[in-house]
Amino acid sequence: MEQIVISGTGVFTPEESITNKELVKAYNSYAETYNSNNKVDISRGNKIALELSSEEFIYKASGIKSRYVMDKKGILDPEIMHPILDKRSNDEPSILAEMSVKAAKKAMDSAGKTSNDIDAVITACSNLERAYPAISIEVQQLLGVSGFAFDMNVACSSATFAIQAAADMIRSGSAKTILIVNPEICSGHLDFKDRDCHFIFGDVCTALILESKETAKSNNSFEIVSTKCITQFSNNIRNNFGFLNNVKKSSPLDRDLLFMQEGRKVFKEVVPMVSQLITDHIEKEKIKTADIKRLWLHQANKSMNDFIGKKVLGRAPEDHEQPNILQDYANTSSAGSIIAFSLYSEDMKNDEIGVLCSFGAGYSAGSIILKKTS
Ligand code: CO8
Repeated sequence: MEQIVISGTGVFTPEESITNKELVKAYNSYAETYNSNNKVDISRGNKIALELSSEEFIYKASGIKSRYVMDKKGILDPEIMHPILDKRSNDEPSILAEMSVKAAKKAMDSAGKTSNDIDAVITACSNLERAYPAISIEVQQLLGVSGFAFDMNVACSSATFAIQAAADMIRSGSAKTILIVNPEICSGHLDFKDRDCHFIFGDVCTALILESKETAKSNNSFEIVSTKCITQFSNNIRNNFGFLNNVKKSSPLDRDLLFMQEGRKVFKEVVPMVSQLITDHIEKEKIKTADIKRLWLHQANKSMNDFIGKKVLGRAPEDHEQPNILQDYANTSSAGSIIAFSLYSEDMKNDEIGVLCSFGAGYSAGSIILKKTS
């Protein structure tokens, strides 16, 4: 079978970031104002008072310290509590395409490729800013890439599912060199007025170049040894935003048009599902656990990753074996495991093996076994 490699990665990190302290201050100010404005209804039992958020809880429950965002001011204004992004004309690049191009250029540089070498673009992410035309086709045009482009969404597993799709497409001959971008403006679909989840997400864009091993000239390439993607329907992470909202007479302010989750249930159900997926996958490929040098896991929750790492390796992983980036980036949906891979892969030696693994809404989980080749 033809060998396919990931020959380049790129990460676009927004300039602005928000610490837990800043986020909690904004939330608590919003909650105190709400409680004061509704004190009569609250005292009569018609409304429930909002409880305050806490920095200590956020770090302890998630491992998150800070998150990068595309707009800090709107999120931290207790009167607004969401990012404010400029409205652009149809003749200007869309914001998702713009951040995709920035990450793509870094990935192309690291792979030693130009636009002329690429013949397909996949935009794989949790939320696309419009129904059509595809963001991918806009990215393709902005970069001057020939061939074809399309968008896909498998929530947090969008990037790993795109890796599987791209590797299969290169093997079958439909494209030679594929650019995958994962623009994630998670702050745009997060309810910053919801204490249970206001701290979870951040913004970023990652990019990957996939090609045949024969054409790769990068000095940091990883062969895609095997891919395994699984899905299992669950309502525990759900967002009802979509093109039927208008005809269903939804209000744009309806809570279910933003990210919702049963965090505890997700934790309990996804940890065993992902541990089993990775264990079965490496066993099927006849790879010994002792030969797994690195786990680049989805970045949602530190305890979740600790559990999965321990289950897969049969012992607590060392920090360098299972690098976390969520303390700085928070959950960036499909981009999280790709950031970890991009930042913590160059030191690996030829023939060393690692597993890149995503998990999230769907449920969906993708395991990609990678072997360093150059
Ligand atoms: N400050 C203080 N206290 C709080 C806060 C807060 N901010 N929030 C909750 N509490 C309180 C609760 O009220 C509760 O109090 P009590 O015990 O008195 O009832 C207590 O803290 C414990 O609450 P939880 O049980 O909710 O807390 P957990 O320990 O379960 O931690 C987490 C919450 C961090 C959310 C945890 O459950 C978790 O990480 N679960 C897994 C989540 C996950 O991985 N989800 C994946 C989603 S990402 C994905 O798939 C992509 C979706 C598409 C992208 C969307 C982009 C926006």
